[in-house]
Amino acid sequence: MVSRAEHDRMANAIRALAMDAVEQAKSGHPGLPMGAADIATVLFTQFLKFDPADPKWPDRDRFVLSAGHGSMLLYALLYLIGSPSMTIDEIKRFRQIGSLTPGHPENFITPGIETTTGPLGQGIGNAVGMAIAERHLAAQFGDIVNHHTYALCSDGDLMEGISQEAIALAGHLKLNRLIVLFDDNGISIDGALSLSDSTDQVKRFEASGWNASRLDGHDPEAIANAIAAAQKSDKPTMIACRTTIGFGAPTKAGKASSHGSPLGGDEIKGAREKLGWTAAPFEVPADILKAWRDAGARSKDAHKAWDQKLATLSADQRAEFERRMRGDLPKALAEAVLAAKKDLAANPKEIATRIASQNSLDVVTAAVPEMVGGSADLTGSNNTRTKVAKVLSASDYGGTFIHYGIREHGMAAAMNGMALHGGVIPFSGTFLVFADYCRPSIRLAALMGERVIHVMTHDSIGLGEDGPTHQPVETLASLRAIPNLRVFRPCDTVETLECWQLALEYKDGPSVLALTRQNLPQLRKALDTENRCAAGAYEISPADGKAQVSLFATGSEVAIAVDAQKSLKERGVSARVVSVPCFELLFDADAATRRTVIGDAKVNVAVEAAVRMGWDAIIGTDGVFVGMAGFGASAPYKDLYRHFGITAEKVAEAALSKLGK
Ligand SMILES: Cc1ncc(C[n+]2csc(CCOP(=O)(O)OP(=O)(O)O)c2C)c(N)n1
Ligand SMILES: [Mg+2]
Repeated sequence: MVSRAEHDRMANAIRALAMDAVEQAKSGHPGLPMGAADIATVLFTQFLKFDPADPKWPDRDRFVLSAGHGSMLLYALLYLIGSPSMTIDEIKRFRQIGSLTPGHPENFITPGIETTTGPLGQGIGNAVGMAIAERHLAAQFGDIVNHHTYALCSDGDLMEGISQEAIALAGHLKLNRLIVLFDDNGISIDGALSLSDSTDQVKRFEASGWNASRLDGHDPEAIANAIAAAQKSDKPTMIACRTTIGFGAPTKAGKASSHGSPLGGDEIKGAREKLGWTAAPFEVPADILKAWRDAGARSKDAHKAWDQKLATLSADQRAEFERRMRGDLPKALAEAVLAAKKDLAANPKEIATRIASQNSLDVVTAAVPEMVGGSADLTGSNNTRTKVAKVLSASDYGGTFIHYGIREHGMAAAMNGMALHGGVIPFSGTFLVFADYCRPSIRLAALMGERVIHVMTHDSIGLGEDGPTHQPVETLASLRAIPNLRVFRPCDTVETLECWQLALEYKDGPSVLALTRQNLPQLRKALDTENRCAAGAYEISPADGKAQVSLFATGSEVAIAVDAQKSLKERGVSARVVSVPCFELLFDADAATRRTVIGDAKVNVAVEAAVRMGWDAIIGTDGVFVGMAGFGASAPYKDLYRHFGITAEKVAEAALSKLGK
C-alpha cells in the first residue's frame, strides 16, 4: 500500500488529466473523474486484476463505469496504468473524430473498456450480467474463471428504474463477486439531489439482499477496507462513497456546475494550487507515472499463474473454454440443423412458431452448450426453456435457464453483460410488445455488436383475446429501425429453425425472433439443405409462368399470401409469394440480388399484421399494403384477422383492384 501522500498525488493525476482534456475539448464532464479519483485509485492500484498488455485476458476483473459521462476517468486510468494504445496524444484528442477517447466509453473503440455506457443505469445492468456469466463459467470450468466485477455508479445510475431490476436480480442470485462503488455526491445536473430524490440507497440495497455501507469516498483506507471486506462476502456489495463532485476545484467543487462543462482557465489554475499540482497540462511527473505504471503491472504474476492453470486443463476442456471465449460456434451446429430439417421434411408440423422455436432450441442448445436461456416470467408462453435445461440459481450457477422475473429491461441489460463477458450466448424471452421495455439495452447491444438473442412471442393480433395492450403493431417497424439489429419473423417450423441458426451465426450483433402464439402450417415441405432465410427474402411459392403479382409477407401472414396466390390463380392471375423473414439480410444483399428477389411484377402487395412503415423499401410507394393501420382489439384471433381485413380474399381483391380487374 502506498502512503497517503503518494495516494493523493496519484489521484490528482487523474483529476489533472480530466480537467485538462475537458478544457482542451471544450466539452466533457470533469466533475465525476475529480470526485471519484480516490475510489478509482484505490481500486486500480490495490484490487483490480487487470493486465493492460492483455485487455482480453478471460479471467481479468471487469470494471464498468456505469456513469459513462465520467469517461475521462477511464481514459486517464488506462493511460496511467500503461494501456499501450492509450497514449497521452489520445488523451489530448478527447472527444475528437477517430480518437480512442470518445465522449462516452465505447467498448468497440477503446481497448480495455468493457462496455459502452452513457445511458444511465445500463452499466449496472451489464455488470450484473457479467457477474452471472462469471459464476456460470466457474461452475462449468472450475477456478480458471475466478474474478470480480466492479461497477462505479452515480446518483443517476441508481435513480434509473433499470437499476432496481438489476439490483434485485443480483441480490436474488447472491452474486457475491459483484461490487458496486456508488459515487455518492448528492449532485446531479439540476443541482442538489434533494430536488428530486430522498432514497436511502444503503437501505434500498440491503432490502434487495446486498451488503451495503457508507463511507468517506476521499478516505483511501476506508475504501480499501470496504473493498477487501466485500471480496469475502457471500452477497453482492454496494459501497456508498460520499464524495465531492469536482473535488479540488476552488469554487465549483460540490456543485452541479462541475458536472458537465469545462471548468475554465481560472478555476483550473485554482484547482492546481489547491491540489498542489504543479505539472504542466497533460504532464504527469515521472515518479507519479512510475507509481501508476508499477500498479498497472501488478497483475502480471497473476496472469502468468493463470496461464499455467489453464495449461493444467485437459486438452479437450481447454479447447472448449477457448472456443467459447472466442465466440466460435461448434461445428456440430450445422450438422444438427440439417438433421432436424430432414426430420421436418419427413414429418411436417402445423404448430406455432414459438413451439417451433422450442423444438429448434432442443436441437441447437444440444449442439451449442454455451447458450444460456431465460424468460421474464413467461417461460411457458415464450417456450425458451428446453426439457433438459436446469435452472441457473444461487445454489446452482451451472444451470442454463434463468428466471429473470418480471424485469425485461434488467434482463436485456444483463444479457448484454453476459455477451460482453464472453463464454456464453444469452437468449431470453418476453412478449414482442414488451420489446419497448428492453429497447435501450437492445439498442446498445446493436451499437456494441453483441450477440444476444431475444425470443419475442405473441407477435401480432394473432395472440387474440389479450387485446391491443398486448398486440404489437408498430414494434416490428421500430425494431427494424435499429441499425445492426436483425429482426427475424419466420413463417413456419423450418424457417424458425433456419432463423435460429442465423441468429446464432450472427456473431456481431443482436437478433430478435418474432414468433406466433397461433399455429401455422408448414409451408416448406421439401428439404432445402441450404439456409434459405439467409437471403433475408426468397420466393417460397413461385408463380405459374410470368408473375403479374408479387406477394410479400412475413411470419403468420405468409400462409395467407399463399392462399391469396391460389385464389388469384383461380381468377387467371399469376402471382408469386416471397417470404421475408429478415429485412436486414435482404437489404444487406447487393442491388442485383435484391432486385431479383423483389422482382418486376406489375403489382407488389405486402401482407403483415403490423403497420406499413418500412415496407415501401420493398414494395415501393405504389405497392399495396394489407396490414394494420392502428391498434388491435380483443377477440379470438381468427375474428381479428377478418375484422382487420388481413385475409387471403382481401389480399387477392387488393391485387386484382390494383391490376384494374
Ligand atoms: C438515461 C439517461 N438519462 C439522462 C442522461 C443525461 N445525464 C447525464 S449525467 C446525468 C445525471 C448526472 O447526475 P449523476 O448521475 O449523479 O452524475 P454526477 O453529476 O454526480 O457525475 C444525466 C441526467 C443520461 N446520460 N442517461
Ligand atoms: Mg451525482
